[in-house]
Amino acid sequence: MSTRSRLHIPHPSARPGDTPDFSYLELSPAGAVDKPPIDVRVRDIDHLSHGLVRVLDDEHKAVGPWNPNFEARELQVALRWIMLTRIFDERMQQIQRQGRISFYIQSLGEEAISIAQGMALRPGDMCFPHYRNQGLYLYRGCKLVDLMCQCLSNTRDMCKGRQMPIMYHSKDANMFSISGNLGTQYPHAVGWAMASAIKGEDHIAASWVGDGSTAEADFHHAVTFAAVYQAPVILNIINNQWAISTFQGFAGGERRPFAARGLGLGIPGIRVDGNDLLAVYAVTVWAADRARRGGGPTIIEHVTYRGAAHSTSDDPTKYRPKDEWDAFPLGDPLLRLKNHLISEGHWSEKQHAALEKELRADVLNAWKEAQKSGTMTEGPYLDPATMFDDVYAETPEHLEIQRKQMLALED
Ligand SMILES: Cc1ncc(C[n+]2csc(CCOP(=O)(O)OP(=O)(O)O)c2C)c(N)n1
Repeated sequence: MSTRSRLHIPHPSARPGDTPDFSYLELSPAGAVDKPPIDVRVRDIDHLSHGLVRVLDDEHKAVGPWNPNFEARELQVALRWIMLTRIFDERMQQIQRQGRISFYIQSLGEEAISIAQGMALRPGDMCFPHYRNQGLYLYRGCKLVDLMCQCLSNTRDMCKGRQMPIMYHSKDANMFSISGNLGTQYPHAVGWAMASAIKGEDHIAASWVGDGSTAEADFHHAVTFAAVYQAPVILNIINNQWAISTFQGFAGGERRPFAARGLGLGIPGIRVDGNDLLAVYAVTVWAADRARRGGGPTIIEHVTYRGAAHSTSDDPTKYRPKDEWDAFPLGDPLLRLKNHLISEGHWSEKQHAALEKELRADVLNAWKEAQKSGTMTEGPYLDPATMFDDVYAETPEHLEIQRKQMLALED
């Protein structure tokens, strides 16, 4: 303690050129965290918000009370979805670099969260995703070609060219529109969950934000409403260590884990290894069962790492060590699941290579199909005259005037 007040400015543990340092991350060994019954008193499980639920151990075995005891086939399917998400991302990144789409965001290193939670939720549950949940869109039935066409803003774009690339939605899949305004999905999810409870349904809502977005006012409004009304909602915080160039300490992760954000309001928090598909699945099922039986909201913090750049617009070598992901103690979720299956005798390098080839072909075929509806550089293009359609029930006069002015410019 000093004799006068001082301001604390958070600093990341390593910047470019430094040796990566994750000593700030508190880890629990796999299997070490207990699994309470879902009707446990919230005050009795505060410890779950600073432990780390893990199922896969360092020898690739599934251990402990949270082990969901999957059949091998279920895990092979999960691996397939993770691989598809990664291959899709790779191709879209390439396509952006070729100038055929304007922007892209990868989910490299975070894929297991979307897939595990897709497996744990029911189709009738409503998802309010953030922009790194592409795996969840795929898992819940959205076609590769439709996601590609959205990024292309072409004539098959679900958003009809009115959104940035990656801001998908799907009514059929119960996937709410992604918003560029960070955190807005949280109040939406809580409101939807409250409505579901009022109607006496057993559908729950789930939403996702990054660590940085927990500093948004919307996060705090939503969490307060969820706590007061005990809304049936799962509030996920994806702590991938970085918010563009700002490390997680800037959003308040230095002194208490993000999972503890709701404790003061009586919302249980669980901190989970976000790179362990089995652990994420088990924790999500726990929170979903609780919500469906009137137990109210749960905050889940997924500890993970953003393996790629924030988006196609930044260069991470300017703000963090190049080899930081390699040093991340929770590894790569794809490799961990693959190694688990191999160590159990349910997968092989040969099967893996064959599946990768098959998925690459699927993604390439979808890309060929998507281009038929137009790219940014080659038509067909959307008709600009439709720009304001479906925005208002009745287009306001000033927009009608603007539409006419724009079309006159085109002539
Ligand atoms: C309200 C608002 N403020 C700022 C931004 C600019 N912005 C876009 S992404 C981002 C970082 C978000 O980081 P985080 O929530 O940790 O999610 P991550 O990208 O790491 O998944 C920022 C600051 C924005 N889109 N919306």
